[in-house]
Amino acid sequence: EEEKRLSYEEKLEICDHTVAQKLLQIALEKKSNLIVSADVTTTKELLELAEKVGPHIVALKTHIDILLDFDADQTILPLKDLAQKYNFLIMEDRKFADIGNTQELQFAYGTYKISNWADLVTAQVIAGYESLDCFRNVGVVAIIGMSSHGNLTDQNYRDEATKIALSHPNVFGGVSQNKIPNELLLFTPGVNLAHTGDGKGQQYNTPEHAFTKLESDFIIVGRGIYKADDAEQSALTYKIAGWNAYEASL
Ligand code: 5BU
Repeated sequence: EEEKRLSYEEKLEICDHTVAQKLLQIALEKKSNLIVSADVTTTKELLELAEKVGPHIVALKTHIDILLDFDADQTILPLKDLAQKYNFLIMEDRKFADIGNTQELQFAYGTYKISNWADLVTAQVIAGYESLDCFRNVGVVAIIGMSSHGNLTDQNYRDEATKIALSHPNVFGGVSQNKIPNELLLFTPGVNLAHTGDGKGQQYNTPEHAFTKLESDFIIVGRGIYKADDAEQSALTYKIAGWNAYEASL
């Protein structure tokens, strides 16, 4: 059954998770559906990128464990300040994929103490519904389908993952390369205007594809922005392309 494509205003009415509400409000305020994936390996690069793209994004996505020099005071405090200054959320793309007890430890302990600073995290749903209970103080974006060539997230997997995502109160969205139900916000990585792949299995589509074909809510762009000569200009280009594609899809 075909569902109607909903606007951000309409999604605000049906997605009541606090983090979903914040993302949708920022999207409307900034006229942006762009999430920059900050896959850089030093704190300096991370903060410089956040400073440049901050005004244009709804969230900055981190892989905090790739930093060579992570330090709670030097990395997280200034990042949090930038998030406040430019009004964006911090999304840690941890892709938790273990039993609940282990995830609880990975979330709150260890070097990164993700629960202290992330507004939203990504998690696999492969370990089942209860594995997601530990993410009480953040929003969870469930991995429903992946962008890489040869991934195992076939239709059956995605259907089952979607059922868990829809039923769990901590989950407000999903990452996928296919449509998901309107009650969940859809995040789509694998977006690049210049390339169709990276020679390492990544597969790229355009913002138009994400918003028109997938009815996505947010695009996630990494190398297209942080590898560009001018990251700020590139963020602006993707922001405008994403917003125009969103409006055209309504
Ligand atoms: P890129 O440089 O735009 O290819 O980076 C894409 C980012 O999105 C990168 O951080 C990945 O870990 C992340 N990603 C993805 O590319 N594809 C997926 O299916 C998922 C996450 Br889930």
